[in-house]
Amino acid sequence: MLFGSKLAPSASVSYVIASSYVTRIVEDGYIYEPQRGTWELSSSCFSTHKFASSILKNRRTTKITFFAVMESKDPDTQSGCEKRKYSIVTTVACVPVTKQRPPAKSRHNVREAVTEQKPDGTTENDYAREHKQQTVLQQHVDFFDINKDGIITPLETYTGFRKLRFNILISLFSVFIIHSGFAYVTCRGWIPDPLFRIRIENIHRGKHGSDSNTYDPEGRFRPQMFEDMFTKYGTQGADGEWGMTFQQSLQLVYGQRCLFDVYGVMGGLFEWISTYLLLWPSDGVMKMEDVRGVYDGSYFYKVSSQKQRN
Ligand SMILES: [Ca+2]
Repeated sequence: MLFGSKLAPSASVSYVIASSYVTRIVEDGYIYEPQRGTWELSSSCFSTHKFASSILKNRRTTKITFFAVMESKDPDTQSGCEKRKYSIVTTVACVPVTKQRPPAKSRHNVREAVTEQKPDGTTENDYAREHKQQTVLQQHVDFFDINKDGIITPLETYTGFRKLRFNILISLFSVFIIHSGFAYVTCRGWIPDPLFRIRIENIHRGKHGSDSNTYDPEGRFRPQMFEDMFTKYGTQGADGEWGMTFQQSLQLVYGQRCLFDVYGVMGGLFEWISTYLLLWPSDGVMKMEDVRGVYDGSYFYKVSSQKQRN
């Protein structure tokens, strides 16, 4: 997703575009996206082709930041690019807390874990659409609710970890850590659940400190915070894709720590160690796209289905 800075109000709106690549342009409440993956400049979305061409020619080049001024033509007569109304979804009907505590309408998005590369979230197998009744944090844990009754039992967590190829020891340890930490805060009322079950409807109460702040306190996904993780602590590969080594993820936990927040730091350590073990990248670099899949839970289903096929 790309946002421009408005230079001056006029009939033809001007923007400064700064990005290493352009996947979409947001202007006056509308999104402009390339058709079939390429911008068709011959039919012109924008009048200043020269700058646009410069960006598009180098759109996959790394370590280059482009600054260009673009003047749009009449929005109603533009062709050569797809245009649709830009809408930001911040509430989920069956998650009341998202209505009670609405965010400012910036880049928050409840239903999809969006990045510049995946502006519509996970589209494989219609994942985002299938999970539109959940916040992204709820999607993150949905995989472990094996029977889809909205409650995650310790046995379901163990089964889920085993499906993700973790060994018995790590799976049992994870059940202990996860259910001792999240069962009480997600239960209804004040009386603890003797079975240590986790209720997905209240999973937003399980957000801890010293994290990346990618999830907000209601469970929404904040793209800015997600991408900040990689620009602050990760590295960009020769192919332009951002990634993070295990050491860099530890630097992230250290850098994001809050004062005296031992629980949050320990939680962050557990999450990044388990994420690295899950991804187990051959080159030692956790790719942004795979980490995004962990955040919205789609990666869990991907790994699980690969195992079943094998
Ligand atoms: Ca269940």
